[in-house]
Amino acid sequence: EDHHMDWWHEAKFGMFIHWGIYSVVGGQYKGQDLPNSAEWMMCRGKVPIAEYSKYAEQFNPTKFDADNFVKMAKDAGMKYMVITAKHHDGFSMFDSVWGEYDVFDATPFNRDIMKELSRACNEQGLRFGFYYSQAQDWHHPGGFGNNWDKSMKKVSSDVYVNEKVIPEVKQLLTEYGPISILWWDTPRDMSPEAFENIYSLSSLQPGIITNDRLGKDYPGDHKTFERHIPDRGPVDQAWEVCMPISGSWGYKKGDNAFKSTKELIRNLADIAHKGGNYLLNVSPTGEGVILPQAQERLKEIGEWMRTYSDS
Ligand code: FUL
Repeated sequence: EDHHMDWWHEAKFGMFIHWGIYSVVGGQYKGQDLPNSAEWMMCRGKVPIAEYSKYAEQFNPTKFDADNFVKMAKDAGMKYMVITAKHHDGFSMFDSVWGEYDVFDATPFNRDIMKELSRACNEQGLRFGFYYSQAQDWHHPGGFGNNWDKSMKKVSSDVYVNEKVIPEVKQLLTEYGPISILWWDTPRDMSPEAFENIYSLSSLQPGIITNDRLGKDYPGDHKTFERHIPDRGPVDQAWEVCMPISGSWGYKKGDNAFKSTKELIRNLADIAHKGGNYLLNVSPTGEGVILPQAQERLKEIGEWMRTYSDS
């Protein structure tokens, strides 16, 4: 019998974190609001790579405290954390083996955020996992999605997968302690070899749980619902609803669409009752702060959990 999902089913509630160099300007390109979530700024603004890279020079989240992030999640009753190790913009939030386009080498912050969070999660007993955009990469000439920067000389996606995705994911699964989750996103058509090579990396962390967004032939361990709760969950499959606590995944200036604590608790109860998990997203700012509106809601959810839980 397979028990590798047991902890996940018991967990029911996790923290999702979208954080990147777009957070510095709160998703606004040259002071302008763009449609969609903040982490899509580079694409929506058709920002040239050379220009977008400069945001790294401003990324200095000196108020970031990994222990504090993890404590916030834990106090809210969350049992796991999934964070964007690399989003579609291609910027790595760890000291990447692939090159210098990462939080350690290209920013004044000069720290490996994934290492700090992994350590803190371990110390406080939270499961830890990575979101990794395996297909879209608007920085690498072989990545999917960037068709606006004409200065880029395109290469095949196999080159991109072989020189960036494989080494980075391998690194994330071998140098960051126990990793419980790999959360793929926005699948695209890649070669069968690319899929197989990426997929086989999961064996580096026995028992790791993956979602269903690697590719259509790779259902993973659970189905992902984005931003909405199904009327009834699939019966034969584990499933998870991911949802931002406000409107945008990444920190977006002026985003006041915070769901009320009541709504968040109802969502959690609704999802848990239907047999799913709730992955609730927060959006740290460029300074490394989780907004007070989010903190307050997490605190109130935690109070509710402690009042009504039987454990
Ligand atoms: C989507 C992505 O394109 C969004 O930026 C976000 O990461 C969400 C969870 O998945 O498909």
